[in-house]
Amino acid sequence: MRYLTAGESHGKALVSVVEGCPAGLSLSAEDINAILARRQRGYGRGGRMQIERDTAQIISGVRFGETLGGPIALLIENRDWANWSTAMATEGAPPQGYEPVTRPRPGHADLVGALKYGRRDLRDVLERASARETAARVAAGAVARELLRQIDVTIFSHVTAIGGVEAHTTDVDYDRIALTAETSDVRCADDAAAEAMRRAIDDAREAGDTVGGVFEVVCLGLPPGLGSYVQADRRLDGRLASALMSIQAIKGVEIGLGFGAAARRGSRVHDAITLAGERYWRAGNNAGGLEGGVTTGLPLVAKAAMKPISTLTSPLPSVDMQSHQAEEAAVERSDVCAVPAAAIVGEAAVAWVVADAVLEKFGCDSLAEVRRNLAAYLADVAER
Ligand code: EPS
Repeated sequence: MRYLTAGESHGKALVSVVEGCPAGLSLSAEDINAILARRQRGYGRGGRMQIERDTAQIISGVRFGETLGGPIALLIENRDWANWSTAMATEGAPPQGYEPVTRPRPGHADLVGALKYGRRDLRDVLERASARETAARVAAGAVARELLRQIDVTIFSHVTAIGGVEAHTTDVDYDRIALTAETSDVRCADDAAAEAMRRAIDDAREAGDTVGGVFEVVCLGLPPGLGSYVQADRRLDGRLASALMSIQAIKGVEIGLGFGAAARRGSRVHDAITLAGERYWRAGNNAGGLEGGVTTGLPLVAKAAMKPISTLTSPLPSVDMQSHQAEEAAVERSDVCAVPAAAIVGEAAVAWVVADAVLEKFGCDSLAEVRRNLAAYLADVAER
């Protein structure tokens, strides 16, 4: 499977084209919209989320609620377009009195984008670099997620840190974490930490600053054997890291123990192999559900670290690209913290990579084919 997105933050709409989705999957706009709504939530979001009601229209690839095997085009209209239709027009010239953006924000793509693409108005860069694009990624990911759901694979996420405040959930089971995180406005399953996270967000807002954090994505119900060790680009850990790292503002990815494994001895890292009834199981899951870039059948656990958003209402020093004078960076409407939303984007990234690996192993033309091959494979695994 592959997908492309198009669209500017304040343009008319965002578009996703999903290709390679098997036929026979039940898919409705409602399924996608429920996930899009989760991305819009979160304590610390800015004014834009009050304007938008992200909903996807299915333009192609689906008939009577079932996928056909052809490209699925999804369209999400930007409500804010109504306020930007002249400043973001695809034809004509900038409207009277239009002020270009000329003071790049450290941390955003503003400066590098202007240099790379030879633009004088930083709006030409920031509109596409904006994390608004993640709505289109989440829409594409929702298709992958539906595919997984229909073979009993589920995905959830929760926030484990915001602004240096860490959640403690090691003794809590996954069902409880998923449930509590879903009703928390910071997507955190530790109530005491959630309260401190809200305070950290409030403090940052008051100081004209922003905060980042860490989220974890967990995928349950996977068979062993997805991905491969035989070639670098087929390793599922590398593919997951790439998908998560390419989300706006993500600066680090861990699988399982991740960096924590580096300081421990091997005997305290590797998960002893046991038998659970007739099947192979593990004494722990430090590996995060992957060995040799291949799923073990245990929960797939990936974490991602998000840097603080780069638009600061107390701006950092910058240089005006028109006057070449030292100036403060420009201020765009933005969020103080978008870690809870990023977790939903992380779910979409993981769903995509995992669904792609499922299709690689079990066939990709129809859901019935996937189910048939999966069942035969699981029967074979049970014999070993
Ligand atoms: C976002 C929409 C954007 C920002 C945010 C994410 O809307 P606007 O720029 O109109 O306020 O809220 O984008 C950024 C933080 C960024 O740096 O680009 C969204 O839909 O998630």
